[in-house]
Amino acid sequence: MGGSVLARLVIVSNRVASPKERAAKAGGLAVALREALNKQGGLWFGWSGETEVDPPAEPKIFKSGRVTYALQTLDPDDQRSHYAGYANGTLWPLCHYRLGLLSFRRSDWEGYRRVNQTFARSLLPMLQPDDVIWVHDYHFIPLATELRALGFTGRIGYFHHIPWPTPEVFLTLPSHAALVNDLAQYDLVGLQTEHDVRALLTYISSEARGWIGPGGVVGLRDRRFRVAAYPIGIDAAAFVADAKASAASSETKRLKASLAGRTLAVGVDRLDYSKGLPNKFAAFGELLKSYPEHRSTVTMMQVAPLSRGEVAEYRALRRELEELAGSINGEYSEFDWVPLRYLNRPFQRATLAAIYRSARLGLVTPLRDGMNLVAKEYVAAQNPENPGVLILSRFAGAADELSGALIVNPYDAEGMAEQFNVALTMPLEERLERWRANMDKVESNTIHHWCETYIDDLTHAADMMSDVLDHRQAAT
Ligand code: ADQ
Repeated sequence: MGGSVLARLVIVSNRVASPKERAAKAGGLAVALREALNKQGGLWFGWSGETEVDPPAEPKIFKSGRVTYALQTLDPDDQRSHYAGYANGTLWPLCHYRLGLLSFRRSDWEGYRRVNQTFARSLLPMLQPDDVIWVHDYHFIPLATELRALGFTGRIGYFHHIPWPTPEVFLTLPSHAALVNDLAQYDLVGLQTEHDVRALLTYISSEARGWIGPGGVVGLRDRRFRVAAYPIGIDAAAFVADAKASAASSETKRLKASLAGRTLAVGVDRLDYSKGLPNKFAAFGELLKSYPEHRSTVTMMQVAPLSRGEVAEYRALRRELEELAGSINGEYSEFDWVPLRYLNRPFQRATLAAIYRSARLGLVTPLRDGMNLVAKEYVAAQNPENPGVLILSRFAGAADELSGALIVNPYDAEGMAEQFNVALTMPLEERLERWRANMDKVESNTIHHWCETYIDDLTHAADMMSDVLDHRQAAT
């Protein structure tokens, strides 16, 4: 097959960022993928966002620059089983270690596979044998199986944006064996951290009876593929520029005026139960209770845009947070100070950068998170001469890299409050030292570096594997 770096790139993801979406609004990942597609020329394939009974078998196609967009419409029942059912009702809680929230229905599993089959049939006619296909996230684990069944033998890679659970947790999934067989149909399986890689490889060697070679090369029955960690990054330079520009913006002025000299602690998370929002609210309440000197001097702002409102657990979480925010504010507010500002709306990147830079504390305390890009964005947005302190959950993938953060356990409200207090009283010298350590990581491992490394490894996956296989053969 050969490994021309300029092979055409095909990206598959559930939501496709429209070419009209401006960089300020699209996430860093969408922008970086679009850049990679523009560089190599390519195809971005995914769901159109629409459902229709008896949908057309072919995707809607349009072009923008060197990129072709292909969007497939789905049958409404299939889409429900796929998205709200198996992807977000089964795999999301499973991969975030929330077995109490996991629902498994065979009809969802079948719908999930059917949608992957539909996507494969719709994509196949557009593929060329030399294409490099990069599939994103847990909505599409069986896509390679379906493409191989239709005869595609070229390079296919998969990146899993969320954590990979340890074998004990993964085994609770009735379809565990089938999913790992699906992964084996890829050439390169990318995960966020070494911890995730170990979890998957342990399952493969202990439960699936595969073998593990050097460099994460795996043999599972007749398949050979690689599993490796690719910690995702952000567009650090863009955040630095936005944050710098924000220093004089009218939004920053309004924010500062509203704080009236008080210290700001900020959290920015999708409204999702993996993000540990009730725990964070409880820890802030604990701070106000146990460290009364901070009352009236610190304001917490939690930005939490609504997400997946069609799933019952998310509606319940929203109610819980409204109650918690109400009770903290009811208990501690003064006539001129509201301790917790809670906003359910999205912001443009420049506004987020302004909020991050104005905040002395960045509160990133998920119960589990593949990486958590907010942690990196908060670091990038800081004023290098007077940086804030990142409070980071040990269960976020980002904790592996950001050694300058104050690492907390989100299940321990009192422990978190203690660390909030440490951050609020931390001298400038220590803040500078910690920030520098974090910023070095954020600047060296950017989203561009991540994209290039993954695409390069996928493009050359066959060569990397044949080295290991030769070595293995020579050894036996
Ligand atoms: P998410 O769970 O969405 O991503 P995260 O990594 O924090 O989590 O990314 C969220 C992104 O949304 C950030 O870029 C952030 O700026 C943006 N965002 C959040 N709130 C916003 C708001 N109010 N307005 C505008 N933008 C907002 C999944 C995985 C993560 C993994 C990423 C990338 O769950 O673990 O890090 O994919 O792989």
